[in-house]
Amino acid sequence: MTTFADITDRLAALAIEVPSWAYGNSGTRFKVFGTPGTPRTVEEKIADAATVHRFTGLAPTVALHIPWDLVDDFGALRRYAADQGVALGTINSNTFQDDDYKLGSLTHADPKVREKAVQHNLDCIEVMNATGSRDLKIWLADGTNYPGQGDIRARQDWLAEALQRIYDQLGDDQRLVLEYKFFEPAFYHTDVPDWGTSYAHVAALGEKAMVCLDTGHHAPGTNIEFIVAQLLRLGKLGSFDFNSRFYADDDLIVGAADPFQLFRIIVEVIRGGGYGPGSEVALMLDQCHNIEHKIPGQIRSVLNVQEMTARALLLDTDALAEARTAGDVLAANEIFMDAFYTDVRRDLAGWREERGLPADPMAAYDASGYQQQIEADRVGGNQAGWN
Ligand code: AOS
Ligand code: ZN
Ligand code: ZN
Repeated sequence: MTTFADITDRLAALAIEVPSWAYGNSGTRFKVFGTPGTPRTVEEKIADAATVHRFTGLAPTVALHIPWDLVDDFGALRRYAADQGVALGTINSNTFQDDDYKLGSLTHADPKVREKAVQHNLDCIEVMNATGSRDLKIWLADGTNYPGQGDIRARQDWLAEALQRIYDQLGDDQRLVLEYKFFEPAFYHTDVPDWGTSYAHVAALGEKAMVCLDTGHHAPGTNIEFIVAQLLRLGKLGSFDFNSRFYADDDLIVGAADPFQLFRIIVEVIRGGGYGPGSEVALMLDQCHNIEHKIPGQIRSVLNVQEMTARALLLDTDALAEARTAGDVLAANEIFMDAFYTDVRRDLAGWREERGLPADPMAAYDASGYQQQIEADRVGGNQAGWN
């Protein structure tokens, strides 16, 4: 029997990277609603991310997106972040918002366009050198809408060549994480549609290349925890983009749509050695807050991950192994469900207080006046970009 007291040290290892774009305005193709208090600058996004960390102790790094977060002096931005109490994390490249990329970027039939897209990623590595970031995350909007439109085989070869060029410029401590997505914005074929394609490319590149798993990027009903188990087994799970979805790539608050799925995923992360010191797996959020307040939306998100991590750590793995060996299907399932149904909220509140954090970070944020302050101070927030 594992109790909450047994897991407190392991819980302290939880760190979740928050995305800069979660603090900006975003929306669907129908409307982007402006939110009072939206950051006007990269610094204000970082200040908001640091606020999430201050109230939760869970979000020590913030991911940047280039060019949405382009500044003249990334060294100065790094120091600004450190002053705020956070570090700069993953650098996300963007080859999906330029007219040249209408028919593809790293997979475009025109070598000049491919070159431009490679160069952008090399520029992102320069940014990483200044920010001290470890990971370059590549997500491609590349694909086609109609059968016959593109040579899907040649595009794989172009992609492999382009990724190799980018990979070759990584520093010793840097990594490339390649994100897959089965559809959207392309609707017939996508050039990196699934974990297998991403795996094939990163395996060919070498040990500094890993797969990024965005939980919203699978067909409905996909067993995501199986993919997690397989990638960890292969040593190629580099990072997560956490979010939740009811229909497509909804980018809703992680754990909101299906807390049980989040629990099952985290169980496999822990089982496969993807959690805690020495692990290669980066936990990140990739979300948009279209109608809710953004900072408490992010606070809720990291708390959801913390809650499911606590429940997953409580899983009685010895008893589970015994039931499995005995072939006791129902006992094994009951042990699994017991951990999932354990209410850890009071224990977590106490755990936070012991560490000088607010017992209820949502309430503490509401009472802090930060929201009112940014709404008064910031006028004319920028749209952070689509994702
Ligand atoms: C797009 O659907 C992907 O989830 C990307 O990870 C991301 O949202 C975008 O590239 C912003 O970085
Ligand atoms: Zn993503
Ligand atoms: Zn996505």
